[in-house]
Amino acid sequence: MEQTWRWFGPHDRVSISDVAQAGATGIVTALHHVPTGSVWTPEEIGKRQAEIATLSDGTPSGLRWSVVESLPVGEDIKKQKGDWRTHLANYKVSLRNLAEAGLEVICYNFMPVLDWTRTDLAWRLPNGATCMRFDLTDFVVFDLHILKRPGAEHDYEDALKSAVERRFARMSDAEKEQLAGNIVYGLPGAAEKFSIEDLRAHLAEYASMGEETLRRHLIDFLSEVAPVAEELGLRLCCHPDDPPFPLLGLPRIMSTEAHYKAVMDAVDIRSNGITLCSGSLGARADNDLPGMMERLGARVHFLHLRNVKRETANVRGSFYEAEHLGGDTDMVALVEAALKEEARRKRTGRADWSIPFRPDHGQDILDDLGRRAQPGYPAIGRLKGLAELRGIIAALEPRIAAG
Ligand code: DNO
Repeated sequence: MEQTWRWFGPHDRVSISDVAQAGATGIVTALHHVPTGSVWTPEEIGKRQAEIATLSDGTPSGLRWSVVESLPVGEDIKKQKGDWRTHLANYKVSLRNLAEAGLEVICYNFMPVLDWTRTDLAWRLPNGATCMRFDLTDFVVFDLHILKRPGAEHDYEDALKSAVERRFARMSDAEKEQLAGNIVYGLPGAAEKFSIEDLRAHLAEYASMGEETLRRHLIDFLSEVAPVAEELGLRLCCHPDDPPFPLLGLPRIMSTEAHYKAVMDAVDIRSNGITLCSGSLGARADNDLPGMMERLGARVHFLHLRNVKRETANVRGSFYEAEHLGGDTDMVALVEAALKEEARRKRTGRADWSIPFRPDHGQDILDDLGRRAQPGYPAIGRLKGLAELRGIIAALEPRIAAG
């Protein structure tokens, strides 16, 4: 399993030199400055590769750009509106340019409007560390009282609405503003940043779109790009919805094993694969992560290893980002399933037997609390996660390799 690390480019407060010392060998990044829908040119790709290859003192880093996360899919493609055919053509050109530069693994997502969503970016834990959290009550405060989405009141049961009223009555203006900011202005890696007004306009455009239509649009997209990726030797991998349930009345189509299976089967080629993100999928108790790794394994091209602690039993509920070996997902079982998949691939002679993973997110601990890197992406919290995961791999890998 290739140990990778997400890096947001030269402005990231966690530098390439930090990553090299953390011991990762691959970088996960994107050309975040290129507007969604435009072509990623060979020049920009090459520039990013050079940045990755060099430490702050100018010596070689030994790191390479292993995974693209994300080559974003624009709203036009998700809605099949406006310039979507041009964007589709541009997507294929970007894939070609990435393949020419030696990249192979390309992550993207198909979440309409909002990328990943949290209500709290620095929730204090009893030991003084902070982590990200999704609180359903806060989210519904946003929906009903800040966004004031038409018809939203029909989406929630009475007990939740009463809790929302009590919470809203106690909130200061600054807290309301902070909550709205956390939800709409875009977390790290999101393709677009919105104002509340933009969000209302986007939601209106999806008002009549159900799951089936959105799934058809994803399948149409993949029917176009996956064969191109296959021919170029690339592996596309769709990131799950985060959180894995509908928000703001928007359809969600990549939240469960059945969702994934439907899309894999519809375009049944290896380059149509998945990013198995244990943190996103793990927010639902009905997602069996080690089982998904086992059953969907041949098409898992990228792994995000992260853990969440669910605070409620419902599918749609609150959770916080736990330590990598804490939380509700059995991380040892998941890593074991991934290592077994790698062994299977080796036996069948697959050149792409190695599955890149990154320690996804981390809690802010020690000096992270002062450094203020991107929310969810601190240096030391992730290093701790990587070290713990590396320990599991070191313990299991020799035994699995020996059969
Ligand atoms: C959160 C991330 C997401 C992810 C995109 C993939 O930390 O996992 O931003 O990168 O959804 O397209």
